[in-house]
Amino acid sequence: MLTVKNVEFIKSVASADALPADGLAEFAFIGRSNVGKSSLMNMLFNRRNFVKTSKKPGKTVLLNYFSVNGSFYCVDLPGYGFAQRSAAEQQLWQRLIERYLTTRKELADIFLLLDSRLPRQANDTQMMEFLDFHKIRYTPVFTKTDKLSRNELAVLKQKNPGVLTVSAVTGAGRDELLQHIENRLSFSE
Ligand SMILES: Nc1nc2c(ncn2[C@@H]2O[C@H](COP(=O)(O)OP(=O)(O)O)[C@@H](O)[C@H]2O)c(=O)[nH]1
Ligand SMILES: [Mg+2]
Repeated sequence: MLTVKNVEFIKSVASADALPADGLAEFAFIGRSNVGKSSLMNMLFNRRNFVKTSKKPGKTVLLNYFSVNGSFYCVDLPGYGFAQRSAAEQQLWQRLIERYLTTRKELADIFLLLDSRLPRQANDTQMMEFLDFHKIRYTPVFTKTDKLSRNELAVLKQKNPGVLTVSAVTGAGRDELLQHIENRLSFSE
């Protein structure tokens, strides 16, 4: 199975013309602010606070590129639903992210993170409808499963068969996520 041997922060991108041009496959991580994107990436990388996490969501609109084993990228996208963003920042977010998601050929998959404790939030639905409308494939990932009881987790899995469930705290779901990435990489070769 795919093992993470080496992770490198490459750069933060603020505009489409600064995206890497080397053609490597990339996996985007997207979701509401605070859903656990950065924590999940750290868990995947086996690194502590390598991808910045915080209780206070940052409002900078940047795509953060991490190279894994020199063979693909993981991209930390700025979260949606960040209430303190100004209208101008919100518009910047929308323009950059929507353009990225609809035009980026290197995208091997989009991990759409959902908080396993919460019912589907309106902005999650909006993002899914946007992706569906543009026929862009994505993979839902339920986060923070350590906060669920065994029974709640069983119900979640029953309602969403085959879906990825992860905990950045316990490392649950890491192998499945790596397997998923490996499958996508071998399809896109
Ligand atoms: N219990 C638990 N807390 C988590 C988990 N993942 C993230 N968190 C917490 O949720 C908050 C937001 O996490 P972060 O990774 O910064 O979310 P992001 O805004 O989506 O990047 C932080 O306080 C994390 O410690 C998880 O799997 N389990
Ligand atoms: Mg983050």
